This record gives sequence, C-alpha cells and structure tokens, in this order.
Amino acid sequence: TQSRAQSVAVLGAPFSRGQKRGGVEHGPKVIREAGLIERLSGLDYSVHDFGDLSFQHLEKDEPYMDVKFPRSVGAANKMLSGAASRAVGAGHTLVMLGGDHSLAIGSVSGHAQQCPDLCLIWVDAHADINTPMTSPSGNLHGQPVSFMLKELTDKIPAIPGFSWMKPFLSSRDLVYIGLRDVDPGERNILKDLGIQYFTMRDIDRMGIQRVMEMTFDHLMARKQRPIHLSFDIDAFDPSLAPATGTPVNGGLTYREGMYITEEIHNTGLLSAMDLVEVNPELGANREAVEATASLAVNVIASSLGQTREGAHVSIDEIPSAK
Ligand code: 4U7
Ligand code: MN
Ligand code: MN
Ligand code: MN
Repeated sequence: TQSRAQSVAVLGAPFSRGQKRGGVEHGPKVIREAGLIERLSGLDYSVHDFGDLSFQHLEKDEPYMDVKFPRSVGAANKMLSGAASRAVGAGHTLVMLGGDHSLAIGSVSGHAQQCPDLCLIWVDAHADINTPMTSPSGNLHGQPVSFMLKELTDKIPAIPGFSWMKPFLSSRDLVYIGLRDVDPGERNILKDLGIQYFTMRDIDRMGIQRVMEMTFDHLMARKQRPIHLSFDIDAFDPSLAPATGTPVNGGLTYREGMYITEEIHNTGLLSAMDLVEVNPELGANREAVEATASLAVNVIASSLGQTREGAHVSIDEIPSAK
C-alpha cells in the first residue's frame, strides 16, 4: 500500500576528526547496543547491516589555515561517499551511524550520486554551514553544509583531502529544523542565500505541525523528490540527549522529535538518513549514555515507520477471552 523501500542498509562510520573531542567514534557501537537492528527488523524491513567502515588513521595531518584534520576528514568522507552511493544504488534505504557530523559530506554526496534531485532536511541545534573562512573553531563538523552548496562554490578554498568532491546541492533544496546556536558568519550565509530554516523560536511560535507542513511545502513545491534526513542528536534538549559534544539548552522535546520523524516517514520519500554526534564518553554516567543511544534508536525507528499508534497488521477479529 505504501511506496516504502523494503530494505534498510545500516552503515557505521566510527569517525571523530571533524571535531576535537574523543569518543564520538564509538557512536555506532552504542547505537547498535541499544537494539537498533532488532528494532528495524521488527518493522517489516529486511535489514542489511554493512558493519562499520574502517578508516585509515593518518599520522600526519596538519591544519590547513584554521581547518583541523582536513586530510582525515576528506579521506573518510570519500570512502563513505562511495559506500553510501553503492547502498542507495542497490535499492536500500541508507541509515548512516556517526561519528561526527562532518560525515554528512560523504553520506549526502554519495546519496546525491544516485539521486541528483534529492532534498536535505537538517535537524540540529547548529547550522553546520560555516566555511573554512567563517568557522570560529576550525572544526569540520561545523562546516559540512558549506561544502555541499553550489552557491558557495567560490567561498570554499581548496582544502587538502577534498579534491574528490564538487558542490552538488542548491540552497533552496535544504531546510533546517531546531536551530538555536548559529554563528554570525552562518547567519549571514543563511540570510544571503535565502535558506529556509526553523529555529526553536519558530517551533515555539508555530508549533511543530506547522513547521513540518512548511518544510514539505518548501521542498516539494515543484515536485516530489527523495529526502535525505541528517539528524544531529544535539537537536534534542540536553536533558534527553546528554551524551553529545556540543549540547545547547532549549532543544527539541521527545514528542517534537517523534513528530518530525513520523511526518518524514509519512511522505514515503525518505531515501537516506544520518544519525550523528552520539558520544558515549561524554555522558555523566551509564544511564545518560544509554538514554542518548536509545533516543537515537527511536529517531531512526520512527523515521522508518514505527508509529505511536501501533502497527497496522490485519487481524480477522479481536482475540476472544477463551
Ligand atoms: B555539530 C560551531 F562555533 N558552530 O562551527 C562550530 F559553535 O555537528 C559548533 O552541529 C558546530 O555538532 C557544531 O564549531 C557542529 C561553534
Ligand atoms: Mn549540532
Ligand atoms: Mn551537526
Ligand atoms: Mn554536536
């Protein structure tokens, strides 16, 4: 009855050099330990677990200008891009487990190789659209979107490790949800390019239902197209997702997160997603880490069709008492 893909590919990307804190490379492990594969198998999908990519560790990777670990991030994303492209090309809905958010460069570009007309929904406290020139930190997890956008081609210097990729996305094919920590240079870019974004304040004003309607109106105005969902766990309030590197107060509630992902599933157009920035070394204790990882599993399951209303298996009648 639905045009939902019948198979899901799970691909781990244990990588952390898009930022300075250790531990986010263990994201794929803790998300799997929280029961991801079992949950997806329970949703009618055939689940293909492609395991974790193994990235080469570069001993020497000096900063280029202010940009940290450019060759490591470039090489990891080149590998991920190929793997993502193959998974989508084989007909799977891709679930990429990070790792830090610099990995979206690889997953979205690989997805775009197979689906050039894709659109991108970025759920995050941050806009991740700094260029190497505007970045206050030099960390590439705060910059992935700037490398994707065709409109920013002239603003991105040639960084070692990135010669394999070309910008492929138009700024009108991108929508942000959940923003609440945007750097000055980023705000200029958002305004300059007229990018559609919904901050936490917008969610407070309009409610998440209206925000999702406007998101799809914007992205699907001309035609329906495949969706790439890039979900940074720090979009949630830190009380729900404490084990992450750059928490910001005042984030999404659990219900807003579930509503966003249910609505994305209901379009029938989700083609690939990222779940990034879960860092088990940053939780205060084991409970904090498990809560964050289990939230990540709920986001993925909800994006792939788990509903709060229960599954709709057809039954002949309600079982009688005897
Ligand atoms: B994440 C930041 F300056 N904007 O560029 C930067 F505030 O993937 C943070 O969204 C980026 O977690 C956060 O370093 C990257 C900073
Ligand atoms: Mn973030
Ligand atoms: Mn992010
Ligand atoms: Mn973060």
